Amino acid sequence: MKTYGRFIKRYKLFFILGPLLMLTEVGGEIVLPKLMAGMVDEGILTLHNMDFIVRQAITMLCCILIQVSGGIGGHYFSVRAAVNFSSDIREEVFSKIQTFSFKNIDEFSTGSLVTRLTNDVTQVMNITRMGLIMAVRSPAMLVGGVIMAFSINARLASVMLIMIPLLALAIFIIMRMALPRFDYMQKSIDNLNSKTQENITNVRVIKSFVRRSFEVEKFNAASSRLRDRTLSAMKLVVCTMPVMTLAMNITTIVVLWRGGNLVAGNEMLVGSLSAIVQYTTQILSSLMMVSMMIIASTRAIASIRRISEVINTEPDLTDTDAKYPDKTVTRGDIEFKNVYFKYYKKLKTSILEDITFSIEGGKTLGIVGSTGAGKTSLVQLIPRLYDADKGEILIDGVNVRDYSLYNLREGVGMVLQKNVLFSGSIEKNLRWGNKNASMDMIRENAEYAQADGFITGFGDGYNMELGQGGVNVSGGQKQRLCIARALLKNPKILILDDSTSAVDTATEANIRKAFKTALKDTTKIIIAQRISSIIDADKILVLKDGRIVGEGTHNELLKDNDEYREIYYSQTDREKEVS
Ligand code: TTP
Ligand code: MG
Repeated sequence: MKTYGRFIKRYKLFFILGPLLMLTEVGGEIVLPKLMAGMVDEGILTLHNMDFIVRQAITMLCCILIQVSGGIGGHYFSVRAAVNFSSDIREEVFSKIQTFSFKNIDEFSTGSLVTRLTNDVTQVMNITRMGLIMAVRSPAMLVGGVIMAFSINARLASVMLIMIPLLALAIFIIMRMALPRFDYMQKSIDNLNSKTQENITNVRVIKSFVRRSFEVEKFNAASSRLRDRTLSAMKLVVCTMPVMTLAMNITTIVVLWRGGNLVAGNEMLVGSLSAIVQYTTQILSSLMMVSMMIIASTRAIASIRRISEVINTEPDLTDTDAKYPDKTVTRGDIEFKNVYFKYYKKLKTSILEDITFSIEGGKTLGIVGSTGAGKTSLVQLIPRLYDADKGEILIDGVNVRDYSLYNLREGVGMVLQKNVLFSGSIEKNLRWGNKNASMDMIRENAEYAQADGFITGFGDGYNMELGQGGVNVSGGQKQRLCIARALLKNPKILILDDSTSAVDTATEANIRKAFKTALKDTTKIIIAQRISSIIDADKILVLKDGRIVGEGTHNELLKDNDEYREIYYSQTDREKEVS
């Protein structure tokens, strides 16, 4: 509740006016039957007085006006409150996710975050709207109806005192049985959502592995489970309606029978009888509404909890303790001092162990090593995508934790191994690097990344629209666009994580050449599978099982590092074989 309090506060007025106006609606609705009874009993049956009838009719009209305007106003403000409230929550959840570290996101999983942001927020909106409209209205109607009925004829109204508890008991029993089933149903919905999310996101992989029928089967199983659980919950809920109708009819019959006797014995007039019948209907239907609300809330509670989980998660990577929040990366010197790191703190062995090396600003560092050696993990620590567990990482002699995240990441351009482009034109995608870049700058950087050639080859050039994730360009083209995007940032440190793996060797050589001239002052870290990609680096690190097992230039390593030699010869031999 604490989580939501501040959002409610913003729309305090709507949150108060909604239920308050609904209360006026109830007020109008509740006096109407009594006024009607008065009109019939006194105006028509007793006094035969036209003036009284007209006066009574006018009062009734006023009540109807109050009721209608209360109803309209109540709904209007409740909807405004619910929509604004949930929209603020949605924005808060989204901006919270933006502050999440990779680790936070890994923990929640992308699919679940999407569900929370969409489906769960909608649930919360619905329950808020419903709550504001019903939560005050239904109990007020119930109590008001009972009071009015008693004020007309206590003897007759006491029939209701027997029926209400009986009906409440019946509803209670049904609900007790239904609630766990609804809980179950909601879990199946969640399960189905996350399955769908994963499937649709990865539809290409599924197709390439010809897993379609398997996936369909899996989905159908989840869908059938949801169907069964929904049916099992609904079966009970549909019972409430006939039970209600039955109860309502029985009560009406009892009221009419007892009331008929009273009327026949001249103890009550017909108008009063009809008013009490109307109150009976009002009271029983508000009981029904209350039970509906309870069901809807159980479904929303899970959503409410899941949203607060996101809102209350503290990003595990912040810059609030940064010593030099205004400092920017100027030279691009990098130094690792005895750095240890692992993704899951429970694991015994570290992914990176005792990593120590340094590289001066403007130089090129190559990193090689077999797959899973920890290359990606190592470079991710530089822009603080993750934090090291032990040891220090210094940029320009200052610990990366002492920069503001903004300045640090502005200074470090990184082309991720699993990189993506976004839907939108090529130009828009490149502008991520620098939104104020001139068209000439964009072209120039695209040329360095050897991308300009193929971009201009597209009919629309830089205006070509990319599909989601950049699906309509080839793997190598995508990599070059990603490099161009990072270059436009004009970073002091540029990290390329296996970013030219899908680019042919000749083009790659051109990229390297362009880097040499265009990025003279930028520190370049290049992770590569091919030795040829890093052969002329100022320093090369050889990584194995999370440790540095070799450090030096190509020639030095070739001379005295077995691991490096092994990698190098395996590649040159293969190339010889191929040629
Ligand atoms: P990486 O650092 O990804 O290894 P790599 O970059 O050297 O491998 P590749 O050449 O294939 O790109 O992985 C090191 C270990 O860390 C590996 O056991 C997988 C694990 N890991 C995670 O658990 N979570 C992650 O997000 C990443 C990137 C790696
Ligand atoms: Mg990697």
